[in-house]
Amino acid sequence: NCRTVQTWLDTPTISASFRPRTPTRQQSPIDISSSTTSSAFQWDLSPELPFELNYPSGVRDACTVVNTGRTWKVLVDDERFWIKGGPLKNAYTLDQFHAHWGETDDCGSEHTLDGRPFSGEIHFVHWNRKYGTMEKACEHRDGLAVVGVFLEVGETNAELEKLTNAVDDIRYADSTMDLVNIDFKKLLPNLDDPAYWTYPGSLTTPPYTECVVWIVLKETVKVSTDQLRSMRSLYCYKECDSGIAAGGSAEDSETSHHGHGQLLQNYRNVQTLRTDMIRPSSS
Ligand code: BO1
Ligand code: ZN
Repeated sequence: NCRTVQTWLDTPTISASFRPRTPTRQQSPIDISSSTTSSAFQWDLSPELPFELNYPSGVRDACTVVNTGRTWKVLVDDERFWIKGGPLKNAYTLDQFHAHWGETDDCGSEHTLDGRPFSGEIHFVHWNRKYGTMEKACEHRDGLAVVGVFLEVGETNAELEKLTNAVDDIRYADSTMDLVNIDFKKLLPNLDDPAYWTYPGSLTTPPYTECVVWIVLKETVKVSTDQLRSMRSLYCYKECDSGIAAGGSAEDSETSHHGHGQLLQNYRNVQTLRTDMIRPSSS
């Protein structure tokens, strides 16, 4: 069971200095129960408008993808890409998107469904426009809205291929490259009237701030085994540190879980769910 493998995400050396000051109440990710019909949801997230995702095609000819050493991340921060409605009271601007995956195709998503993980999960990270900046937004419970999309093994995803093809050029941490003509909307399932689960939660990496309205889509997106394999081939160390990592020094305990410094998995384990906090998008 690959869930039992401890990753850098849960190692005390990394998380200790970022530990929240208050006891945690709404940490992410969580296991979602597909039979959840609870109406005992306490957080005030009205009005109940349809969830709407506005990612126009063909307005963005290039964007940057970066190897953060923890994941690949596409930098957007463009007001023309935004979401509103559903559990959101305001419009939220797309800041970036990134992915989580696992050592094998049997695991990799952060959220799980009825105890079962998917092969990966893409997070589209948006910030609440009423707070002006991403940084300010992170200080508020409704500051970010992250749309989570589960990845399942299937046919090659043509749009994601533009990204996975770029992996060779951003092999080392901190390296970047420009992606051209990528249509973000094509990385998502059909969103005409999307079914989703929503709950108030946290960032799934340090500083684990409880500032996220989670919107996890019920419909999955298909990617190939090869595409998942390309993501695992990213390195978590910088090019200038490659000698140390390849040598496997004692200092290198974090990456030792990862073969020769490759980013084999980067999901956080599920956190305890407050059952009154989750609800489906419709009854
Ligand atoms: S996630 O979607 O829950 N995996 C997630 C985890 C961490 C962040 C975002 C999403 N981190 C935040 C940083 C901010 C930064 C922002 C945008 O990402 O805490 O400082 O501005 O990259
Ligand atoms: Zn994420």
